[in-house]
Amino acid sequence: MTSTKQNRNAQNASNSNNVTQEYDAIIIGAGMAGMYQLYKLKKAGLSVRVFETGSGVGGTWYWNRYPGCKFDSESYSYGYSFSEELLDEWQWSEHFARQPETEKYLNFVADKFDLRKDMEFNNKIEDAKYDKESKRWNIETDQGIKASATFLITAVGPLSAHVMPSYKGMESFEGGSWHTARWPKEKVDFTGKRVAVIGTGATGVQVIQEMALMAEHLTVFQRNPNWCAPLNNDLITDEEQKEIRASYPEIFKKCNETNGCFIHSPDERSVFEVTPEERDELYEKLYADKGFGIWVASFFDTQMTEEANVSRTEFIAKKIRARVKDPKLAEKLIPKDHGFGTKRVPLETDYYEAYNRDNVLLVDIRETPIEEVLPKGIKTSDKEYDFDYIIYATGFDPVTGSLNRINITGKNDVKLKDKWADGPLTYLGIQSSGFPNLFTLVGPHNAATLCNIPRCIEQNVEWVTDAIEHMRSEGLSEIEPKLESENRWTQEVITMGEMSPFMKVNSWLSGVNSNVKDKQTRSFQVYVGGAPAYREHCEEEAASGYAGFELS
Ligand code: NA7
Repeated sequence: MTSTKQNRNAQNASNSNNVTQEYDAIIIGAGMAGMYQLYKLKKAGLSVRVFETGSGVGGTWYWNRYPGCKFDSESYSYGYSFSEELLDEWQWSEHFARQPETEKYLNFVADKFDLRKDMEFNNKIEDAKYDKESKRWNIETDQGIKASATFLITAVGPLSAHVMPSYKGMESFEGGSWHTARWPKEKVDFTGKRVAVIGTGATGVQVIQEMALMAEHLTVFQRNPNWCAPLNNDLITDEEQKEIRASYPEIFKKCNETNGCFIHSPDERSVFEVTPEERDELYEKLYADKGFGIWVASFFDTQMTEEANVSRTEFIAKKIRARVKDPKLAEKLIPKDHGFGTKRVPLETDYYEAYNRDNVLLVDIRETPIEEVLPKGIKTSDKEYDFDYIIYATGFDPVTGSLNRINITGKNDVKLKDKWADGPLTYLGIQSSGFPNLFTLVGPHNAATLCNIPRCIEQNVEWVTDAIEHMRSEGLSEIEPKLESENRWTQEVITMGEMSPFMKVNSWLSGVNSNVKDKQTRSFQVYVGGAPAYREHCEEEAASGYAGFELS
């Protein structure tokens, strides 16, 4: 018998005996944050167990396997930076890697650092309760595994609780149908098929442009259009490969200096201090460049005020009009209710050109709403459409959603989702009072959500590891924020948010998803003050000996 099999048998035996497994730390989720947290805590000498719902590592890159799924951050700015050996050994093939390559990378990391042996797959933690007598977290999974630990660390991702719409008749549909975040592992052949995609956010855009090439006919059901810009992806040449390898330290340094940890930094000029020609020159350059530059490397004030953003928004509208042949259709694809960059910008490859194809139809469901899903397709207010597949690209219960789906109970029998019913209350987006020793990586009020995420994950994980090591070296058993720290940070998140263009429009960044009952109105879920400022707050806190926390 292999040792893995023996371990599993031993595990099953312990489950059936209802034995509680004991660890120093339990991590929920085996995505990028959970994997790095495991690596760091093991290195610090803790006993750790990761529980993961899926059957493999990767988190976002495990679940989102829809065609077209890929990075919008440059691959070499997205990978882990903590191991030089890893940086030397791994080679990205494209400037923006596709999901299969990223999943392979994360499996490579898991193997290289021998992470799998401390992970329990196919186990979803449903309950986590703090016991104030023993000062330990007790968890139970949907498979009946019980475990306890001093520290509970959530690494569940800010956009992982996927949501479906609630159209009448959805369950009656006789064809294939699923959410993009639950795409089947087996290859689906769309040749000769009629496909519907509902949703035109970053995910919808990626899947639509790919599906247009695969399906016999594609119908896109669009409620609100988004401002999209070209990804300009390419293979990485050998020459570029060498350059990337040689400049990793500078790449990561540059990322860490920018608000969103992307390699693009804003132009220091105000849009009002340049001529119209100079404006267009920069916009043209950024539109032709790779990645998020057009969003984050424009004149600094285009991301700050509506007035400063007007010329950029008009520039992008002009581009859409030039790319979509039918002028009426072009107008439907141009947002009229918000400026460019005030929602997360989907990056695309021939997205607008897809609508010039004979096999692609756009249905504006603000004009003709979906009334119901039928066994054979979709009925709008004016027509019935037949489909073989319906794909829901309808987004996620943002930020708090993935935490709210776990029944987390703190020291005074208060549930985290009840405490956060009117919006999250946290200190540094990493802890909440009443929930000692619970750390929320990339949690609400954290800068990590609005970030080239692995850069912020590494910061979060290292900060949490340092805090835990501090406690262990001082012989402490509990850490939780002081109420005044939590109030101060929550207020800081709100103050920054109130100034932000992201909070002036409905999107997951402003905490809205129309399919979620308690996410109909905007709420402050994300710290928008930028990663460098956030990092400074965290560093000051650690340097003060964690003065904003109760330690005992
Ligand atoms: P998003 O950005 O939340 O987009 C969801 C899309 O689905 C958006 O176009 C919605 O339209 C649409 N939607 C949602 N519910 C419905 C219903 N009921 N009917 C029709 N259309 C609907 O999610 P994504 O997955 O695209 O992106 C999430 C992030 O993941 C992305 O930013 C990346 O960072 C990774 P609406 O705009 O609400 O009218």
